[in-house]
Amino acid sequence: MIHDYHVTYFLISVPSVYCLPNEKIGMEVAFVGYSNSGKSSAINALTYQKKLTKVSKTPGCTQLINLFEVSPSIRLIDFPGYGYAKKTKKSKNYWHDVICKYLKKRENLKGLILIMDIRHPIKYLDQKIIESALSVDVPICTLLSKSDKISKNILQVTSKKIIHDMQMMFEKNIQVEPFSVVKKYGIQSLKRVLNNWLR
Ligand SMILES: Nc1nc2c(ncn2[C@@H]2O[C@H](COP(=O)(O)OP(=O)(O)O)[C@@H](O)[C@H]2O)c(=O)[nH]1
Ligand SMILES: [Mg+2]
Repeated sequence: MIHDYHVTYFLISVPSVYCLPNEKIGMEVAFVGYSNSGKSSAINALTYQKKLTKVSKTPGCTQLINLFEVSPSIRLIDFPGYGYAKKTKKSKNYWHDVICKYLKKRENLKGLILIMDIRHPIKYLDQKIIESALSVDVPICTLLSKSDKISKNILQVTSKKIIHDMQMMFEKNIQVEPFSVVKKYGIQSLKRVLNNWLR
């Protein structure tokens, strides 16, 4: 089904997964990744809105789960990034653990968009998230963010290597899309993935 992502609006911010809307209603896609990997930027690019979600130079700022609605039954969930704990009392793994539990039991979760900085791909907590998603058959697409930071020929080689490394690690083909909000790479692919999950 083709959705109109630019009409996406902010729904609510909640401090924990226990405050999420009823999982019997509607469909969800979650955006996850390390702090500062580019999750909020990806949602803004997808929805053509510069300020839908706050983009931050300081990692670890977002400590709430932000919910957006593409339409009344279609939600995008922007989870706080994992792997960074300086500014809060929570551990570095706190949001990672929350996301793993969430994805294992959330009935209406249709897929996971995992955002990894192309220069630092498949770090430890990313691996653990992928393993959790695979264990319960939640579809995953990984966006290699900040692809504008490396040259075009290196980009091709790097993407191929990441695809290959993930095949070796997980013995599965996981979709990988080079992504850049600066050069607008991967936005159409992201829409295609979401349209495919959200039907
Ligand atoms: N050059 C470049 N910078 C990006 C890109 N995506 C995000 N950033 C920057 O990375 C930082 C963190 O982005 P943000 O979306 O807040 O990350 P989040 O913590 O994962 O939500 C900000 O300074 C963004 O401007 C990208 O595709 N290219
Ligand atoms: Mg963010």
